[in-house]
Amino acid sequence: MLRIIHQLSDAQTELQRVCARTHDEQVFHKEATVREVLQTVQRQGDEALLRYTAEFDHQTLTAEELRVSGADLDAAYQQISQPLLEAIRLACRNIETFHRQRLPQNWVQFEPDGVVLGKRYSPVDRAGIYVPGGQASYPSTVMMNAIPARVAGVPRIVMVTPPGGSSGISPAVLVAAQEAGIHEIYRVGGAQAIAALAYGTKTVPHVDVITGPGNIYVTLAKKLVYGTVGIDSLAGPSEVLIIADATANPAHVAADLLAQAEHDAMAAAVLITPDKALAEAVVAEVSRQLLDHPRQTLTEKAIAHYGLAIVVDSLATAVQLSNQFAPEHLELEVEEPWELLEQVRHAGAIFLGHSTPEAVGDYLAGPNHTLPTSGAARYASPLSTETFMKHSSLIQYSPEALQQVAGAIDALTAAEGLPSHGDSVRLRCDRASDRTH
Ligand code: HSO
Ligand code: ZN
Repeated sequence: MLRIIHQLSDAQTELQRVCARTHDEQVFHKEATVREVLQTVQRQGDEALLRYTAEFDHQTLTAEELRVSGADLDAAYQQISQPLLEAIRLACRNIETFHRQRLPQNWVQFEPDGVVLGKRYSPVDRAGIYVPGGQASYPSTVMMNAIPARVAGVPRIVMVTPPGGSSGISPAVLVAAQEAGIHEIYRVGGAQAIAALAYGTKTVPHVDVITGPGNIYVTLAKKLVYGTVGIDSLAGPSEVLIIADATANPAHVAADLLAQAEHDAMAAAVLITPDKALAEAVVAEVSRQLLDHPRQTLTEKAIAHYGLAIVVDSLATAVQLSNQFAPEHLELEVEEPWELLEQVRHAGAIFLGHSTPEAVGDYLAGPNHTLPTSGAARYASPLSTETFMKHSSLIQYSPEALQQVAGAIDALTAAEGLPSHGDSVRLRCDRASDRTH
């Protein structure tokens, strides 16, 4: 049952509780387990990967079987329907087109006194993409992670995913991986997969950046290997916040809330509206649509714990609350969404108007669906080509330009007590003046 809240102070308390829900978990002892897995893989390589795979995934593999073969990859195409293949290709095209927009550009600036400054972008050498197993094994997530890496120009893109049960890795995931441009795939999941990507083993190459969502063990592993490698972000459970007015259709709003709730028992689905009647109609619709929902138990749990329908005095208050929450997904189901947008300050992805359910962005609109969660939209952005790139600063000084700043550098080197810094400038300036005499 979706709970209705009328008091602003209650709404603020509840939103804070929902936003902080990932931090409630007992992460400490899990962190100790993850640390041990990381160290063991670092020391024992493939042998440890195979042992953990037997223990956690109940699959007995040989080192040769860790890598998915070309035959398995080809076979996957025979196992999916033509409409699904076409949908994957449409999604790939749209995601690629979106991520090609405004690629980071190199620049150099020549100043009149002989100073040249600039920025030069380059992709990482290797990217590693984690794809969860089980019910969260999404072809869409494969595309959302791999395509920005390919567009960024990463020459080697590696994917890891749990081996799957008796039926193996989902064929849709294997097809999406090939269509998106992944070069090699390994059957390994959990913290051990993150360790393999961070440190490398005989079979699995180490990479420079690891992206992709996972369970709490995967997330903790990414946090712990950060520094040895780069990571995208620490993904928490998914969330949607919908701001709706009287023009919204309660059945549509309810479906959008459930679309988030059905991801995870810890997913959050929040409606904020100035229209009490709409809130009540959405509550009724949520219950109705849940009646014959195939993922009823999990979805109901999410709605009961982290579902809210908040009634406020105005759309302005709704946006204020939303800005405090900084949702991963924000839907503006209102008559004038572009007007309301002016007031929005923090959100991972913003869906405008009545015909834009979050699902369109989850799958194929083009923008990335890997977004900041748990309030991280206050300071972070969606996954992008820049996740797989870095830039170098460029600096060139002429002898004359160096001469001009020599005094200032001298003063700073003296203040910091670093005489060789001072010499490195002074020696060059002495020579420059020698040459002109
Ligand atoms: N809403 C999820 C992405 C997703 N939805 C994948 C369906 N498949 C997190 O943004
Ligand atoms: Zn989704």
